[in-house]
Amino acid sequence: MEFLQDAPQLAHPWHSDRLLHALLDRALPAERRAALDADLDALGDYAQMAWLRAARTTRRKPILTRWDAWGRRVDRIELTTTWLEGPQLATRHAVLAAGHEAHPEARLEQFARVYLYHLASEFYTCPLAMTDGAATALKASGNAALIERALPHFLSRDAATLWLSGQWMTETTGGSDVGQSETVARRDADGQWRLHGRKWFSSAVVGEAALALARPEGAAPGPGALALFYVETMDGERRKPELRIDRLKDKLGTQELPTAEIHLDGLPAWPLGELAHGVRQVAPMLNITRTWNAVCAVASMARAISLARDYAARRQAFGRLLIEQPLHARTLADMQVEFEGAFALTFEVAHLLGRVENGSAQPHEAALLRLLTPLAKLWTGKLAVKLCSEALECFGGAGYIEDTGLPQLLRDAQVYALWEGTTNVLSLDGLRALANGSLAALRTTIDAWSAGTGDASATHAIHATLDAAAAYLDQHKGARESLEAGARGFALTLARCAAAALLARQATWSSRQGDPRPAAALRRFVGHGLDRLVSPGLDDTALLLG
Ligand code: MFK
Repeated sequence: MEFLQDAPQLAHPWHSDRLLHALLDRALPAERRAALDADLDALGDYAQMAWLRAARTTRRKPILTRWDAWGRRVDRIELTTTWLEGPQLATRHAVLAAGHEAHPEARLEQFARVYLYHLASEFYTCPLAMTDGAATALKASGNAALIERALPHFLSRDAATLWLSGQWMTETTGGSDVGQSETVARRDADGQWRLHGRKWFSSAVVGEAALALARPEGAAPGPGALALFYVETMDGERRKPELRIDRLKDKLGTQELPTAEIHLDGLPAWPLGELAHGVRQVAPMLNITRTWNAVCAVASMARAISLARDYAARRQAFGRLLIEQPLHARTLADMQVEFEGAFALTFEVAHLLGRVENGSAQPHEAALLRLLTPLAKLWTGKLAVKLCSEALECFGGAGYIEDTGLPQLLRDAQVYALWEGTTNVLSLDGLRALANGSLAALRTTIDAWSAGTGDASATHAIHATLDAAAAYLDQHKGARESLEAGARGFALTLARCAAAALLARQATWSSRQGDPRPAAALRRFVGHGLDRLVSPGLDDTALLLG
């Protein structure tokens, strides 16, 4: 009889997610936890529907039409069905608004929604992330007029009034080095600022607003002289003529997301604050979008592992199911524990963010958040690529075939390491974040997280690794080149120590509930090693590249 292999089935992303249930049960007051269920149920249902729909339909990309039949410039973008559903889904389930509610759990509850919605949304979460970041940067600016004008739209619970915001920073000259931006802000005789220039990676060009960096005319070169402006893109139903969409990018992944190259030909703009230090003013936005990046990266890991595990229970090879093959089972379990560590760190950042914003965090926790945000972003960005690649391999050749829907997971995951700063840029940001006593804050907090665990060997490994990291820092203090050369290893080491301590905290709680799995995750995660410190090796590096 002809053999046909069963396709993997996607388990309900909320109902089947043991980690998210345990986290929310532990962290949320009972009445908040219960109130969240309806949204998470609905977003999980949507995710399952979207997976099945994607398997039945041909993938589409957005299409840009620049001119109509009569020669009028229109710059119209046709979006995919899922993107057209985005405003309804995001507002009905308060994916943005929930994060700005006035209670300490707001961000945790928001990011639980983001985690479930992300892959189903076809990266509609990207403009949502930037809108969230723009709302946060506007609040931080204290600019009452702009807050009053834009915030009700950015945080709307009604699709009819929702506005999305972009983040226009990257230019052909700039990339990571934003200080080289060439966009100029000129002031009209009537006092209106207008932006002139070219932005090279505009991921939310379909939005109604954006925050953009530009250099006021006549200002000095370099990053400090850049200013941060708010712009609007639409004039009623029509795009403003001073904004031109030149081209949509042809990308490796995130292909449903219309990322554009644009020209600004005198687009009206309003400064958020002082006409300088725009990078400092946009930083609150960066830290928010970096948190989204981490949450979306762990969502990709969860999806990849869920499909690989399901398949392992269906696929027979060498006379038994894959899941019964010891090496395959070991591979899956190794993936699972790395994912559990990344999940723990990422959602701790989300929770901490809510508490810091709400004013209910302890004084040292703001410094801790500043450090953990880049660490979570850079670690999860890399890990998502690794785990998605490993998950594809769990399907053998099928994982390499487009219409299984699996290769897209890997292509999309590659973006997490690039978006919102590369791994190296984020590693250097980790060094920047050490300036305000955050390492001491991390040590204190790690002690608290890991206190109470019965796993003495894990506790010992965490503390020994933190000692090694502190010694490393001391050893290279004052030697900036050395510090930078070792920054990635240093950042990964801190990230793994924090994750291990968080796994210890979860293990202590779960053991009381009779669940031994988090304690096993802790043991194996620590067994994979925490120390990723590398010798800067400046001389050897020069030799090797010579
Ligand atoms: C679905 C997933 C969701 C994700 C959506 C993603 C959408 C994707 C679209 C994009 O990718 S947009 C492009 C993203 N681009 C970047 O993220 C830029 C990457 N480059 C950096 O992050 C550089 O490190 C940076 C531009 C910040 C360096 O600029 P500078 O001016 O050379 O840095 P400098 O002088 O160290 O910092 C200027 C100020 O900002 C300092 O404050 P002070 O003026 O008070 O001294 C810094 O402390 C502050 N700062 C920098 N980064 C900060 C920060 N403050 C807080 N948090 C940070 N992260």
